[in-house]
Amino acid sequence: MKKIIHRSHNSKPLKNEDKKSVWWKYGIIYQIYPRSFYDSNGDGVGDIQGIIQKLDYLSELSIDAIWLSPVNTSPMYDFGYDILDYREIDPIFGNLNDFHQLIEGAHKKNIRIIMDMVMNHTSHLHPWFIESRKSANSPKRGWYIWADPGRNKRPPNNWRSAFGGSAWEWDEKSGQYYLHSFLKQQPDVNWRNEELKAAMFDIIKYWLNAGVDGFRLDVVNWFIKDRHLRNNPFSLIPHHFQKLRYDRNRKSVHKIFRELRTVMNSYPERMTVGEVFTMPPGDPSLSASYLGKGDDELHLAFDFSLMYRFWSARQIYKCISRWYSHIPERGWPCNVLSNHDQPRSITRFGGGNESKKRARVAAMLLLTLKGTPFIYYGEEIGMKNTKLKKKDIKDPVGRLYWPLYTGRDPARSPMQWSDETNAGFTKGDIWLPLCNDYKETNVRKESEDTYSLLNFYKRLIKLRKEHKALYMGSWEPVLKGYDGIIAYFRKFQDETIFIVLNFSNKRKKVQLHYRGQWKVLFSTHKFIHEHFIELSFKISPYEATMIKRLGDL
Ligand code: ISL
Repeated sequence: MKKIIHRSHNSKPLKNEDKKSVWWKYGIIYQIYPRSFYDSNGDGVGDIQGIIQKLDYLSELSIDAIWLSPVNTSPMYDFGYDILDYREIDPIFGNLNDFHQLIEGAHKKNIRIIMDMVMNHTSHLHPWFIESRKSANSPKRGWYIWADPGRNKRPPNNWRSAFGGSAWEWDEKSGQYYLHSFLKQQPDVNWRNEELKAAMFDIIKYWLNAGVDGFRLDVVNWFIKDRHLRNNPFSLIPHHFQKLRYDRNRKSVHKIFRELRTVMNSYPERMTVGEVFTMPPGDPSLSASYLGKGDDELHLAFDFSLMYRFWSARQIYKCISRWYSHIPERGWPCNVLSNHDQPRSITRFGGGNESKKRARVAAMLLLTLKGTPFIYYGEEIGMKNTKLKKKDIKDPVGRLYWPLYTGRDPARSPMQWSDETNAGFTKGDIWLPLCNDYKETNVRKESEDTYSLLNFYKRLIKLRKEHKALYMGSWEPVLKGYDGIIAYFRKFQDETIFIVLNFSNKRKKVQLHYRGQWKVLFSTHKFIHEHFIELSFKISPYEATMIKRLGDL
């Protein structure tokens, strides 16, 4: 069992770390869903040249890196999460030249590029799989997970696909079932096969050599399955009514990431972030396990606990402190409120007319916590989930479960650049309907308004970058979500910043007798530069305030 050290949120930064080499710790990462960011060629779908055209916007936002959801060649059954050529760019997004141009253009602006690597499965049209399914004797048979049928030609075991139904698909021609943890067009590869593993590592090296700065790795906790393909035990938890014991989360998976870290370490300043996919309420201990001892597996790992939380200060507090408690001493947390698979935070947090006030509290939380913040495109302007009719749904999961679950398209709607036709996203036939608030909520309008959410984000990002306490300091909680308030200190050497967040719509009193000279650094309600001699004051509904300690009285 790996030892978990429960004090990492106060841990000191490691020695010999310069800010540049650990940019992925101290910087801010912005996720782009390329189909929906900006369409440069009028085909209705976002593309790489579109991202290049928006580099100035990203640079003004002052983010340090962009993570692009997959841009490799794909038949798009799962919108790019089904790759058929890992070394090429899908024509819908551009070509390799465009991609190199993006790397170069971004690097000139000090923005790094993180690619999404989907390596738990390939497309069923990938040449490896085409070869593998030719016959049971194919030299690539072992690159995927094939098994003989169970009794009466039934699937080999009870494993379920994340998208519904059995995880096994019968292949008549070669007389066996193959495993697909997602769609049947996404066969799972066999990471126990040394040749497959070497081929995957070669792809990683290929992109590292091309100048990519890091990888977001899809569903890392599913890479290894039980060697004996044992049935998952029954469980009362509704998710498949199974304890997900044998089809994922196997301990031997960690060996792969230790080997990957060795590859990564031979390229300076590169990083990996793993998606550890768990069902709500999340599993921080499992997520943190992918950091290994802190410096020998993945650089960062997502824990989705915060992304699954609704608007409750106490719940949010608990999930943050639990997450930190599992980070190994030499490891580093990252924090995320939204991504391309889950409802947008502003919709999830609710609040009706007050949702944009809540968005500010959430933004200050994300950008003042310890750990690398990930911002999903559009969150900075307050984009909401789009309401979609059945005919508009593209996501295979939404099509399958509509109307019970509309799938993931609601959080993937095109970026709202302006109040023009198609929100300035495309001059063509838009691939997915926009959110209908785009005339109010868009980049152009918010850029011109000093008090917009966009400018609030920009200020927060700049403050985070200017203060070591914020990007590398300790996290010391003071008010733990009771009574709707979360407050904490961030400290580094002699720099101390106090952050207080009122999640409630009531006026409250904060009475903390920390005497000293305190000055407001940034606030939704208080005047910047307002002074206090102790941390005792009233706070307004949904107030979010940062206060810096200037010294003793
Ligand atoms: O999106 C989900 C529910 O509808 C999740 O179950 C999702 O499948 C899970 O987060 C894993 O996600 C990743 O792998 C999938 C891909 O569809 C997702 O977009 C990706 O983020 C398969 O590659």
